[in-house]
Amino acid sequence: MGIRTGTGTGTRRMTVAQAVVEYLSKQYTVDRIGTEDYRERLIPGTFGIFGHGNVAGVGQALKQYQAADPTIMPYYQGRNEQAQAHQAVGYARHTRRRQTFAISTSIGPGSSNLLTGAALATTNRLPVLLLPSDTFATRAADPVLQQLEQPYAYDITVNDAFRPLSKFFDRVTRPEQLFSAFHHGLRVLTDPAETGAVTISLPQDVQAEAFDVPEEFLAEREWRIRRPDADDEDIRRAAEAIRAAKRPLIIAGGGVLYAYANDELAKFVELTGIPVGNTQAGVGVLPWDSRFSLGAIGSTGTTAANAIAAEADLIIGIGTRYEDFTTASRTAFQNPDVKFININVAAIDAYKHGTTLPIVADARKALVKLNQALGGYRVGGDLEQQVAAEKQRWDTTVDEAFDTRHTPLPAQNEIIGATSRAMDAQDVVICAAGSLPGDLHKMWRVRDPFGYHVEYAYSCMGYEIPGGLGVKRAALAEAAVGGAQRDVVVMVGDGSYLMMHTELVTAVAERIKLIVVLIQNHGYASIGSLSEMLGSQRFGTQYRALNEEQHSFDEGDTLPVDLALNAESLGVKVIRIEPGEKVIAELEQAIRDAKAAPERSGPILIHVESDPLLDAPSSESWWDVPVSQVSDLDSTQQAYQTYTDHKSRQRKLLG
Ligand SMILES: Cc1ncc(C[n+]2csc(CCOP(=O)(O)OP(=O)(O)O)c2C)c(N)n1
Ligand SMILES: [Mg+2]
Repeated sequence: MGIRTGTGTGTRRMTVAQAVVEYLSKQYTVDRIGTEDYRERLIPGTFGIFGHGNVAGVGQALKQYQAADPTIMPYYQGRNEQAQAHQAVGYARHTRRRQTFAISTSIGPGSSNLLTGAALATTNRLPVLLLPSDTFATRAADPVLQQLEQPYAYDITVNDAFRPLSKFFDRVTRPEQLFSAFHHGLRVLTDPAETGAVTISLPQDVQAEAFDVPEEFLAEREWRIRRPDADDEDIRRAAEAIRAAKRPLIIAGGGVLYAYANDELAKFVELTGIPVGNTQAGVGVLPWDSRFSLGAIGSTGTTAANAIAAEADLIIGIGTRYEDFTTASRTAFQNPDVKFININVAAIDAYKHGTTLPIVADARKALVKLNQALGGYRVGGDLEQQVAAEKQRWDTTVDEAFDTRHTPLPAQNEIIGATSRAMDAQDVVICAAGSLPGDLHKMWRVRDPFGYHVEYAYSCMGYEIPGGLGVKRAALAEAAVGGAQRDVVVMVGDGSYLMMHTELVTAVAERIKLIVVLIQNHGYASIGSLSEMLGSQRFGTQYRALNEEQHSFDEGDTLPVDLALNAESLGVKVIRIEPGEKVIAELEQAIRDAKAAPERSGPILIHVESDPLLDAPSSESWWDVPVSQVSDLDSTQQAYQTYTDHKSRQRKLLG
């Protein structure tokens, strides 16, 4: 069967869902990086879990196009709607926001299961196209199964919950609305300053409705990624401020990577000697051993970056949102005269910290201009020496943390060291929540701009496996056109694993070689340690059998849970590392063995146990988590004292 072509009248009779699928198959992004042009499909595939709402409309359309030509709009499965959004986000991050997936859901729970995925994408400024189905526009069969009925507002459906979580929202209640909904939806999806979740709600009857679609709507179309240049006067004023600075510091975020500005940044720091601290999304802007890289900054930072930040008189934020972890909840910068220059494509970020020196521009273009405007400026030798000394001190701390050998259960630090040693430079490590993200931020020795993806804007437990699968899909596509061959290694805690591991089945179905290092520590090491610091004595943070008398989960036996067996039961190849003297050596070898397995041989999970009480080296920093002001517990009263001491160092909120 072929797809019907034009009738000669300039229109084609098709359903709304068919028009959506064909339209999306014709959309391309074009991105000029320096002198190179990238042209790729914006939506290389569509995920769907079918139920009433999309089984006939979008489902029929996908089937019809698959039958005609499977490359028009490849269909992908997932086991959970939220996880599908995570896959799309992982893909979008690795393709530097040039590509993402569309996700079709059934109505009601199918749609509302996507909400966390929408919030994660929007918070991370990463594009996803969400197409949740909706109840009848005609109200013919109201209330349908899974319909939310609100007596005060008949037009509300669960899909309205996407509005605050999306960067663009529309509902297509008439076929004619399709054109503006998708045109403006894709405008936002491909806009570096605006992107996030784009949600277009599709009522189930409208999806199946036929209308005359103009050929023009179905023609190939290119969306050029805008790379706006910096204003000359903004650059002149910024250069003046930099020349006047004695202790400038760059904070580099994810925006540097999305703008492919890392080479320009390297040139900039080489010329000026200004050191760089990086955010979670900015790991990879410089290789870890660059002499200008102080590594991670803030609450999960290195002592090197935090020592330099404390005295900095000028912060040059590039592509950063200044999340509270980055600023150590606004205690990182203690110089009373500190000023901020913020280079960001999004005005909301460029204006943060009350700055009078915003540069609303593409990071790469702004750096090219700043490099020219600075002509010969270089920081003093004393700052360069201090940077070298602080860096040396931190590197020794990490060497020690990697090289201790606790038995029978290792510290997580040692597991990170082993994983990092076993991986190649171009491989990608993935994480999102628990104690791992902070530990990785501090200690991971990144060697490639694509080598590290820790989702730490939303830090969503359960992102790790689906997000990693999305990254691996993108890495496979990259390799298929002659790019780097990358193994993707997901590091995940038992809590996150239990929350969402079912995309392992998707990896099994598609024989995708995703490598997972699962760290079993019987609960929440991260929140346990935080709880203890705040005087709450690790309450509710361990997985233990219920003590019925005390109604407590804190003291009982660990649970007879076997997560290795759980993964095995899903069809995953599993390597168990038994506790003992050789844990670290065996883990390192297991990762090397997993890497040696052929592509397309399916997912591999390595199960290792760890001691949750052995923490990573301190950042000598702080994070604002409010402590109870009054309490019957001594531990809480003491924690409140410490809290007020730190609180007094917090800078007032200026924008
Ligand atoms: C969806 C979600 N719920 C709750 C949290 C709060 N939270 C952050 S880390 C964490 C525990 C993670 O446990 P695990 O994956 O075992 O990692 P560990 O702390 O043991 O390293 C929790 C509950 C979160 N980040 N995401
Ligand atoms: Mg855990």
